[in-house]
Amino acid sequence: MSTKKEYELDEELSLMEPKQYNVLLLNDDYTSMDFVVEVLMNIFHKSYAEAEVIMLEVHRKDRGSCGVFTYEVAETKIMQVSKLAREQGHPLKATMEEV
Ligand code: TYC
Repeated sequence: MSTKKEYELDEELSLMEPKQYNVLLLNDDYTSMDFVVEVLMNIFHKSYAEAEVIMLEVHRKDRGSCGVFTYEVAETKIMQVSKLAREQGHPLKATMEEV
């Protein structure tokens, strides 16, 4: 009887899992720090303390992770960020990259 090698099983399992996407916030010179914290708390469900850390990381290093999601969830988060930013007159942008 042939038994599957462990790596073959690992590969099969990983093919069954949905791809994961890191959602990144991008820095700009105009969006207020308070608005970025608000976005991180309301859209990404971060605490105030976590949101401040992420906002400052984006401010200093130009981009920072808000979380890892499936494609559809990541896309929805990005659309929510651009809608809220547009409504409130901020140029804030988010993007995603495959993990
Ligand atoms: N750089 C902005 C400022 O100085 C703050 C900021 C942080 C903007 C994070 C966007 O994703 C961002 N007001």
